[in-house]
Amino acid sequence: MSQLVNFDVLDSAFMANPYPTYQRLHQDDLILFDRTMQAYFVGKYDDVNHILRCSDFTTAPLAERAQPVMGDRVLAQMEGSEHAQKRKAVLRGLSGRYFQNQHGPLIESISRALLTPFLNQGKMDLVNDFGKDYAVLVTLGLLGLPTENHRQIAAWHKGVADFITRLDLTDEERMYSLACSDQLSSLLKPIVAYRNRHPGDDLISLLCQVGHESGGMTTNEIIALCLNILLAATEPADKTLAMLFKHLLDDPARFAEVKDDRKLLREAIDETLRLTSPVQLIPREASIDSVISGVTIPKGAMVFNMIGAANRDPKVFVDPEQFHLHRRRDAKNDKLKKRHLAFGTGPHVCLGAEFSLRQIEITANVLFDSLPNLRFAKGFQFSEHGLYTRGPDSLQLVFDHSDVPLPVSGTLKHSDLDEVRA
Ligand code: 2IO
Repeated sequence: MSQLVNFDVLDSAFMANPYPTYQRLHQDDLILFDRTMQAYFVGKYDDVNHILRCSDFTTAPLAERAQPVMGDRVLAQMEGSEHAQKRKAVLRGLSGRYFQNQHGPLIESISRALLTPFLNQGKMDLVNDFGKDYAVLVTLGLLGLPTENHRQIAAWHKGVADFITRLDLTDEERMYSLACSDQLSSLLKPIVAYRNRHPGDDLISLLCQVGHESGGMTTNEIIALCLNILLAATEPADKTLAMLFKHLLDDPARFAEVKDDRKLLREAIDETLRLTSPVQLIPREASIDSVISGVTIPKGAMVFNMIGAANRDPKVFVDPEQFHLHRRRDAKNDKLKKRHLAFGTGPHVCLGAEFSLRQIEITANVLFDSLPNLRFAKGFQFSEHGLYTRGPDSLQLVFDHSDVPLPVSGTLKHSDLDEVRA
C-alpha cells in the first residue's frame, strides 16, 4: 500500500529539479497530495498506466485547464463516435501520403533553412536560435497556415500554453492568455471560412469535411481543434529535439554511434522521451471513489499523473536514471520491455506520436549531416525548467564551420552609390 504524503508542487526545489522527488516516490512508495491545489500526484508506472486507461478517471479537468483558451472542447475531452471520427480525420492529415508528400519534405526544408545562417558562424543555440522557430514553423506547415508572422504566432502560442501548463498563473496572466487565444482565433477564422469554400489538400480542409453528412463541425469546433494541434505539436517539439542532442552529446561515443548508424535514431529519441519527458503531467478527475495502490482517491478529486516519474520507475526500467541507447534491445523480459508513457496511454494516447517521432528524426538527420564536429560550447551550463512541460533553457553548440557562399541578391555594389552620395 502506498503512503499518502503532503507536498507542495510549487516548491522551488521541486520545480528546479523534480527528479529526486520522483526517486523518493518510487523508493518509499508514495502518492503525493498538494493541499493548496487539492490534487493527488501519482507517479508509479502501474498506477499511471491504470488511471490513463480506466474510465473511472475522466478528462474533466480540461474543461477548466484548456477549454477557455481553446474556445471549445479539445479532442481529449471527447469520447465515443465523435472522438473516433475526429481523431481519424486528424490522424489522416498527419500520416500516409500527407506525410510523404507534404510534411516530410517541409520539415526537412524548414530545418535546412533555419540552419543555413548559422553554418558559417560555427555556433548555434539549438533552443533559442533554432528550436523555437522550428517548432512553430513545422506546426503552421502541417496546418497549412501562412508563416510570415510566425514569431507573433509563437508569442500568442506561448500565452495559450502558459494557461494550460502553468500551475501558478496570476489573474492578470490568465487574462493575457485569453487575449492571446482571441488573437489566434481571429487569425484562424477567415482561414477556416476560406477552406470551407475552397478545400485544398491540407489538414484544415480535411477537418471541414468531417461528418459532412451529419451536419459537420462548426467553425468554432474547427478553430478549437486547430488550437489543440497548434499547442500539442509546438510545445514539446523544441524541447525533445534539444534534449535528444543533450543526451547524445553528453557521451561522445554514444553521439558517434548514432551518427554512424541512423537506424539507432528512433531508439535515441524514444529513450530521450522516457528519461526527460517533455510533457511531465497529465490531469484526470476521479468520477467515483477509487483505490490506487491502497489509497482512496475520492470522487471529484483531481489527479495529476506524473508520467515523467512513471518513466523512471525502477520496477519497469533498469537503471532508470541512465540514458541507455539499447534499452529495449537489452531488456531481459517482457515486463522490462514496457513502453514509456511520454505520449500517455489509453483512449487519449497522443495521436501525433508517430508524426513527432518522424519529425524529430528528419531534423536530427539534417543536423548530423550539416554540423561537422558538433559539441557543446565551451563553458556551457545546462539548465532546464517547467513542471507540466519541461525542457532545456538553451543548448549552446559549436561545430566546424563551412564557408557557405551567401546568396547573390543583386549586382549593385556599395561603390556604385558614390555618385549619388556626393
Ligand atoms: C492541449 C500539453 C503540450 C494534448 C492539451 C490541453 C490536450 C492534450 C497533452 C498534450 C501536450 C500538451 N494534452 N497534447 O498533454 O493535445
